Amino acid sequence: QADAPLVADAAAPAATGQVPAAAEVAEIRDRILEKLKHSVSKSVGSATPHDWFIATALSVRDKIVESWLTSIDTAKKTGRKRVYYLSLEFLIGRLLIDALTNMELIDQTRAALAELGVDLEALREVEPDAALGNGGLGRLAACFMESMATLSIAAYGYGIRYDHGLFRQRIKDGRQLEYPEDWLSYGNPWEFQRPELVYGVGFSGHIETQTLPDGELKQVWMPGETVQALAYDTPIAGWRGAHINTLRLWAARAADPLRLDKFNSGDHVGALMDQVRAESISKVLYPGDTSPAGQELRLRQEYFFASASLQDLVRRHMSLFGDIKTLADKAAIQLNDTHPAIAVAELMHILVDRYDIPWNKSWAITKATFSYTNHTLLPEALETWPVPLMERLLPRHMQIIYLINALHLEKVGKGPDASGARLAALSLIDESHGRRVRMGHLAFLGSHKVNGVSALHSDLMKTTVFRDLESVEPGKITNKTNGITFRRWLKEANPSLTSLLTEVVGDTLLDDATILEKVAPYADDSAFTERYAAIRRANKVALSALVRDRIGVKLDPDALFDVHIKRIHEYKRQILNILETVAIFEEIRAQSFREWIPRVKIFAGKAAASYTTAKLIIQLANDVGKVVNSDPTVRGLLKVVFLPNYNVSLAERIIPAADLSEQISTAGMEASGTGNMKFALNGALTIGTLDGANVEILEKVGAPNIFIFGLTADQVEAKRTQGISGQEAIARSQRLSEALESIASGVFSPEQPDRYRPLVDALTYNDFFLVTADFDSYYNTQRDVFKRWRDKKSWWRSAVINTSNMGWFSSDRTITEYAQEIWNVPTTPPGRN
Ligand code: B1H
Repeated sequence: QADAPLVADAAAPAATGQVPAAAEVAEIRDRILEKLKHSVSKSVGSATPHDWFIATALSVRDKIVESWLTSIDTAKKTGRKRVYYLSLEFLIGRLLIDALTNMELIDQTRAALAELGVDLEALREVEPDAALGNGGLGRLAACFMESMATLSIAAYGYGIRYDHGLFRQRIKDGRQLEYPEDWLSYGNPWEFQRPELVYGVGFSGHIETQTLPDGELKQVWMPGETVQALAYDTPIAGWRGAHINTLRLWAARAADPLRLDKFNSGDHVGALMDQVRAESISKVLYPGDTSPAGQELRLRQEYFFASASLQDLVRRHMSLFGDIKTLADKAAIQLNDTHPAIAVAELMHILVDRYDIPWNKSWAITKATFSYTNHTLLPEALETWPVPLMERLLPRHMQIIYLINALHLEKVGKGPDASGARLAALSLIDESHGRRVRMGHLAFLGSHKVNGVSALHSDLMKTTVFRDLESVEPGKITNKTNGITFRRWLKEANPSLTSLLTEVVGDTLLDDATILEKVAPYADDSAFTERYAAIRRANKVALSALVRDRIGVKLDPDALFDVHIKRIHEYKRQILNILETVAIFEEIRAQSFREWIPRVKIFAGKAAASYTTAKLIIQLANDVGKVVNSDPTVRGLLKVVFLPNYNVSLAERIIPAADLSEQISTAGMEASGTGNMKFALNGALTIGTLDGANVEILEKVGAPNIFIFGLTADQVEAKRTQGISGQEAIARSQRLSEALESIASGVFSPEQPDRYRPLVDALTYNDFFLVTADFDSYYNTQRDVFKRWRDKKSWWRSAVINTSNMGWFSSDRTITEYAQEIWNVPTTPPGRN
């Protein structure tokens, strides 16, 4: 293998295939021109880049639609079981390059546009990100949609069509400012409105008890308010375009667009009140990442989309199969976290109240249909709803939940160990701080399988939040380690590396990622590693240009790019990274004569608007950058940049240019992480704790090829029971105490010296995330990184070994496991349809 032919020129353009045939290019060019004229209504001379983007998108969309209709037809004809992925978040990013890649039209389209004097890369940049998600959970849903299509699973994604996705972040004077995001303002060429698909979703009102002819009592919910759900469909193309699925997003509308009586009587604003109230449901994405603030609007969003989605899938099932009792044979509904968990009660409502199916039978169907993925064990993110709110907004569902709970507690109450404490822990109602409905418990009970998202996380589920429920239904919790789609995170983000890899493993790399193993022997082939390194360098040059454009800081592409990009959260410990930065800064200043390794610290990420500490951490990163980057003694040996408005598109630019990937959460707190997989695939080495999927990355790449440090999850737990003061660790480490002291005394905030006092005080007295406990270990491991970086041969060897062992982290593998072990649906690997 190691002597396979390799193209010699490392600087060759990012070719992704063969030279496209002239006739096909001409045909694509003509179709784009046709769209520009008839759909965008612009001439070639007056078209803006955005016009070209729309015309190009519409032309590839036509191709997608042809396969889409076939996919829908085939699923109908074969009576296949369908998968329904219910998620309040789909963090899609841009679709143009994705659609062209998966339809295998990218080279032809690039050439066609070039003939028209248009640069495809420029069009790529004008498309707004569809940012209908906060972070990893939403991005996972998007990767899963792509993999389900790739594997020809007949699947629907259901979610909300938010008018405004995740806020746009600006940094002003080092501080985060939030601005509304407006992805729909220029129209969305990918979606189809379905005016014929409208469902009424009820809220509030009261329940009437009716007596049936046989004397049975029946509960009838009379909602006090009805909101309409309108469907918008986006086709999701799988790899090689063999199968296309639907992402169906719901928009909220008032049943009455206008109260004409009020309008005519002169109350123009009042006439629109109902509309404003109804439409607020799909106005904005809930901006919290892991700290839900228990608001009524959020519950309305959850029920709105759960109800519309269930009505839609039940309608489809009835029109295809005509018997509601076969639902579980023909539909698998996956709950993406607890956000759609109210669907459990909604399906019971539909089965019992609409179809008059007896309770026990209904419950059996419900359990067989649903499964639930848990994404976090953080207590503040485990959703609970106040009982009074549920009673007011969803009175019938509250009744159903009480009944589910009564039967459940009756069953477990018969067990020998049925203490009051155990029943309290098992109950759907948490009585400890006001009465609240535990949505995690509801999702758990209403599902036949429950899964965590990494091996460690799934194990912790069994010993922590779901310990008692697991003991009632042992074996229900399974693991499905997350994955990422290689089409986007390898081919689209890093086309040059993809070309190099396919030279070695062949062009079925994106059909079967495990063949990446064949790259391993090349880790010792210097001709190969030199090209691999040259590709990284080119990506770093490109990122440096972006950084210069966006924030005016000049980077040295030969420096070590040390990257920490993700939501800003205390458990993700950006502050640990900043402390090491400050410590090294002080050392360079004190011993500038030493041979330092030039390094760039790159940060990016958003903080929830209400999360004060996270916002202060952003400000600290920016303040440290300002001081470090302008210090003459440092001479550019250290640069610190914070790139504003982190999103999917920016990740696609940063990850292929990273040398070091920071995955340094407090062990036991990051459920999986998926950024960690994207970096390792693109050949960055990881510095990380034994947390989430890092544990499995270590297993795959081997200890010499990853930098692991810090307390383990067990040690974290033990340490916390001893107390979480940082004083001892700080006293033990001069470096740490000096770094903290310089931050606390205002070295980085001379205009407000006590700005970071609260952060430093928290670390000193109340260090729940164990930053101080892990500092020395992290610092020393960073020095191991430096040592490695000096030995370039060894560095690139490890990088290639990382890439070659990441095949298992393809979301195709993850989805295949869901299909076989949870959904019971067949999969067809791509390329074989
Ligand atoms: C993850 C969330 C999340 N876990 C609440 N939980 C939200 C919780 O708006 N909210 O209220 C939004 C998101 N997100 C992430 O899921 C985990 O932290 C990652 O470790 C994991 O990789 C990802 C996908 O499983």
